[in-house]
Amino acid sequence: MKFIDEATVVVQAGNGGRGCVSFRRERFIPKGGPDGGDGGNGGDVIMAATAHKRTLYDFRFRKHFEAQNGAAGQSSRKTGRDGEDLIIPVPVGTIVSNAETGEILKDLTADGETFTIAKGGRGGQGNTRFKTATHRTPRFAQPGEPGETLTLKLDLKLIADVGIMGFPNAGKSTLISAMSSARPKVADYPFTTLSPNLGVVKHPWGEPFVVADIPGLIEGAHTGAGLGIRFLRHIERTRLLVHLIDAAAVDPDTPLSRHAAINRELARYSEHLAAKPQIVVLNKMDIAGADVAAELFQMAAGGLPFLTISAAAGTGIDRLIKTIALRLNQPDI
Ligand SMILES: Nc1nc2c(ncn2[C@@H]2O[C@H](COP(=O)(O)OP(=O)(O)OP(=O)(O)O)[C@@H](O)[C@H]2O)c(=O)[nH]1
Ligand SMILES: [Mg+2]
Repeated sequence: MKFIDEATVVVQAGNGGRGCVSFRRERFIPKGGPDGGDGGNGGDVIMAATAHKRTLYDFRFRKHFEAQNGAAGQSSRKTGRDGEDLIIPVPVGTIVSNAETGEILKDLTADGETFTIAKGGRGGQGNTRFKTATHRTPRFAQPGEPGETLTLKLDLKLIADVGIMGFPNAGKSTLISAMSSARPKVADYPFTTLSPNLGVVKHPWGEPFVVADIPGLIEGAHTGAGLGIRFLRHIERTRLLVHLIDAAAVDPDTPLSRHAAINRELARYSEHLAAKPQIVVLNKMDIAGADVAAELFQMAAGGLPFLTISAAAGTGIDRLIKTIALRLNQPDI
């Protein structure tokens, strides 16, 4: 299924049912009073965040959502049936805004969270309600109120604690596989990952945390190179970034160049993202020569802390998870 993170939809709440105009007709009661019932209320349109959905894919095919109208009132003071609410399931992390004004109406961040986005119209009052001492035979009733109609923009921004980012082929997907039960595709060519993956990391140092693996970044990503910066929005809400570097690709002459290039792309996309705390990790330490590359990196880095791992062999993963867990426990992030 394609990863879709934007959609525009129209939602229409149900109209209220008409109030009824009716008079009692019974034998031996020649002038029965008014007995028209009220119309039922229109159904609401409700958005519900669910962990079962990962993308806004469904909205490519269905863009119009209508809740049920309320039924008209009836004689004998019978109130019309209320229209049924319409519940629209969306993935956790969906930001709902008014497509016309751009105003953010709701950010659905938790599984099971719901929000009434369009209110159904109230049912009209039947003529029974308009009877007064001086006006005993009201021949009118209220129409139902119309339900709200809105054009909505849906924007998905995944919710994860930690984002893994780096060049294509750095081993990001291998790492998320090593840390969690997520099993994204891993392959020896750039741009294997075409959409973000989420994984839950359970560990003995505290609460589980959620990691996101996004498609690789390259130099010039901010101008649209590679897959561009399109997916960076999915690590905007993380608290911590893992900056993954392929040790085998470290240039001995300029060991920090690739690390700096990624940070430049981040900063061009958003200062906010560039300011997030990073844990720098050198991967593929099992490859011959990686230890030399790590030493050069260390000398050039001048005190910048980093960890070394082999995501493929599983070495250093526990230490990385522990470092992340302890960092997430700190109050400053
Ligand atoms: N030797 C070795 N190879 C690794 C290690 N981690 C990943 N690889 C290999 O590196 C290649 C790329 O790994 P991926 O996990 O797909 O890399 P990625 O960063 O997700 O790549 P994109 O999705 O294209 O951005 C694969 O062939 C992996 O098997 C490692 O620790 N050691
Ligand atoms: Mg990948």
